[in-house]
Amino acid sequence: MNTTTSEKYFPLTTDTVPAYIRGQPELRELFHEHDVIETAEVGDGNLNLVFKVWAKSDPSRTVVLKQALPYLRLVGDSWPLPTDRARIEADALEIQSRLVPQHVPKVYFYDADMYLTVMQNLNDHIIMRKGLIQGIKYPHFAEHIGLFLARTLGYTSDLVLDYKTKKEQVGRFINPELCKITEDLVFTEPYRYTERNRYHPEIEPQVLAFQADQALHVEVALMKEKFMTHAQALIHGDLHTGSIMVNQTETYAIDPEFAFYGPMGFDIGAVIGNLFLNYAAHEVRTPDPDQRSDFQQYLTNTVIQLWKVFEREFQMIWDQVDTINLPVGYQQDYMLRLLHDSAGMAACKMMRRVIGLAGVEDIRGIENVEDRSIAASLALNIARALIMERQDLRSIEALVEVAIGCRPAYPWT
Ligand code: SR1
Ligand code: MG
Repeated sequence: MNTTTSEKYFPLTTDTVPAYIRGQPELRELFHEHDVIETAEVGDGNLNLVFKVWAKSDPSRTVVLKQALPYLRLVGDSWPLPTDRARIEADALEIQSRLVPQHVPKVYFYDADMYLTVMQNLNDHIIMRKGLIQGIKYPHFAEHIGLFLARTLGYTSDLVLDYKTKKEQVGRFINPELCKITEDLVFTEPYRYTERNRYHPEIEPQVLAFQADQALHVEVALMKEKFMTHAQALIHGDLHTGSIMVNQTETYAIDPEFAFYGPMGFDIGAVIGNLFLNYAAHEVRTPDPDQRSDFQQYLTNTVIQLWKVFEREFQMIWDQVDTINLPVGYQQDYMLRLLHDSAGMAACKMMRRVIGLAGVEDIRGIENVEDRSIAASLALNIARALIMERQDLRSIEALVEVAIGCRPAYPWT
């Protein structure tokens, strides 16, 4: 792995950010010579440094600065990581912002020596996961994310790009070390004993059952193979609800450092899987049955709607293709395979968040152990049903029915 850094590289701190920002010609219009520049480190992700920066006299003049560290922040320098991921992220943001500018933060510049990007501060938005945990509904999310998925996946695939550009793009987005994180944490470690797994002891019986379940392992292996070999489109690669910022009118997808040419269903499944993780969490987070049912219904309707928007927008791509080479029957088959992939990938993304190293606050943030076990157990059962039954699905409504039909196995009988 190449983890050597440029000679000019140094990790920024709140003390050094103001001088760095002042030295950037691209920011002269935003920050003036005599501005006092304030900054705070706000990174709560697993990998990078993230600073909010603003002019003291006018906090509306503000940016976010994201800098890659040469190791995994979650674990420390015992887990080296290539800083090239910062270049991948900047390149992916550039492509996505051409396709869906309304759903991608504006980038001011990328500094290839410092492995950092300075971008729009989405100060009026929150991380979607945090909003969903509070039970906040986002009425435009399905429309926005369906469009984001259709455009970013469809327009970077062989369906649209010419034969040469597609291969060049695959080369530009080779991202082996970050893909390896996903291969290990999503498709391998949850299904075997490893010290890196982090499930809480109360759900161990269900985890051990999953780890002994050969039929489940076969389906996970199929999804892993697809992830590793199916260079279908430029995927975001980590599109969970912590990589989405929202408010009541807008939606932004952030953080595409895991981007590479992979299967479309991995991105669609990431969104669906994370909505179902939140659904499982509200099983206990919302004690009032009417409120619970209302919010869970909002989540399942969102799954249905985002897929329908995706299909509608993807149709515009099908309308451009040569129907002799890609006949309508093939198009229908392609969409059905995408639905099956999305269900399988959603399942893998759910299981890793319950069993594996990096969990999600929706479930791991539930303080009461009994409640947390119910939510975790429900999430695992939804995941198992989705991956095992995916090939029989004929519609997104059927996928949602499979999930709704699941119950937690905890308390054990
Ligand atoms: C060890 S990195 C853990 C996770 O953080 C990122 O957001 C990805 O989801 C990765 O798998
Ligand atoms: Mg991230």
